[in-house]
Amino acid sequence: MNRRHFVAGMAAGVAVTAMPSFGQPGATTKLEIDATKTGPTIPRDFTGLSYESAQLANPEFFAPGNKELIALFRALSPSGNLRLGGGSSEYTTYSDADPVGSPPFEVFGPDTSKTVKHGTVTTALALRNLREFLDATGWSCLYGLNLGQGTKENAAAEAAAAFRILGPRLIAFQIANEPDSFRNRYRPATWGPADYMREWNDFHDTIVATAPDAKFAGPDISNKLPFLTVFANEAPRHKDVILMTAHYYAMGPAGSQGATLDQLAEAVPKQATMHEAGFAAVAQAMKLARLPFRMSEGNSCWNGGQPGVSDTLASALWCADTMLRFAALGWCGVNLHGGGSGFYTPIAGAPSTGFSHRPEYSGIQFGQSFAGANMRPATLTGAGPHVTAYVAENAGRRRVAIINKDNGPVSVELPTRARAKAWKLSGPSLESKEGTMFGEAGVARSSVVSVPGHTGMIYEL
Ligand code: BDP
Repeated sequence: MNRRHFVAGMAAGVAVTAMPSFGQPGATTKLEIDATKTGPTIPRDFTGLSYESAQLANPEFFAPGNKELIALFRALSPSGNLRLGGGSSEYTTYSDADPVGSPPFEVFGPDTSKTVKHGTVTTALALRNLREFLDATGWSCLYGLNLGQGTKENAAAEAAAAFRILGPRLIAFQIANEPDSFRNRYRPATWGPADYMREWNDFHDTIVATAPDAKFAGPDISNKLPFLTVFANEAPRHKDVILMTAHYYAMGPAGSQGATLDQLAEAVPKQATMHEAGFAAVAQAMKLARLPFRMSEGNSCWNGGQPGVSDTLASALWCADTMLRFAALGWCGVNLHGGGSGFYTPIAGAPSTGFSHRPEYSGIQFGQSFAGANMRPATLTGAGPHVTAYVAENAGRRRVAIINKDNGPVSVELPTRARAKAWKLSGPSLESKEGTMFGEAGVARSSVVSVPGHTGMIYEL
């Protein structure tokens, strides 16, 4: 049986379809590139991280003095995007006055966002420090405002200050985090997309009255697509809406039976918050609104991450593959959610104890190495569903990424010989929490390459 798997840049979009686990014994796995077509170009700010808004309650976190974190951001991307939002953004208020006393906590991550519900205050000092942090990293910012439990007046005061202080570092405001999850939480059970749009417009108009040049992104939904469609329909009425966004979690909730290492190896795990129909709805929304689309928050497993899965080499391979899969769909960026010391955070730690990077950090580096490149439609024949390939060109250099999430090695015939210089994403074992690396690796010059199990490779042709 010689099944064909569509890979990066195909009009069909998604890299692989659900298939039995292994390639056919004896079958040659072959990569073919369609030189007559080009795919999407991966923007320079494709790579992003996402943090809880509550983190701003400690103005010394996103601050020029947090040198270790600045270095970790810079080592990920010279021009990434920091999104602030998450569940805690519906508990924040803004004050122009500088804070008095010490902050309520040093760090705040997704591991605490569901349990620690005390309201926090974002101050102008936090915004000034954030600006210096962004300047030092070279990153831009997507800034979340509180629709769930805040007032439009407070959102407008915050937006005016953030607009003034963050200056060119600010890309856009997002009004609400996961408004499609407001029902039975901050709003009655009957609250729907039209109600959301009405409230969004009300906040938008109030914000624009104080920050007339502000730009907006949205709807930053969890998974209910009618909220994306209503936003895509509304967006063309506003010149200041520049981006559409939604979240993507591969699995969840943490602790449930489906949140496993095996599932994370699937192209789109059963529990994923978006499947084929969702990807199609995103493409439709992009067309309708004529706007780019970004995964503004997401990670391997919601509810803070699955121990032994979200913090292992498996999460790095998942992340590398997901970044390139979404780039091939024409999405303009991804923001991996994290902060604190939760299981899925790419960077863990605190200023007082120091920071470390988790395996997923190396997965992001793998994806980031394609930033600025133009994807090329290519087809991988004869491989199992846990092997994906993506092709992209940058400044005349053609590169092939092969991500092998299977246990055993896979031999792939390339259209031309690979150069001796390659890059490798690997670790001691799939479950390893330490030792995952992304870096240069010498390979033999050959048109048949062998990618070991649980490894991602980038070849230059
Ligand atoms: C999302 C929230 C984020 C959480 C995350 C999680 O926006 O704040 O941290 O879920 O459950 O829905 O990990």
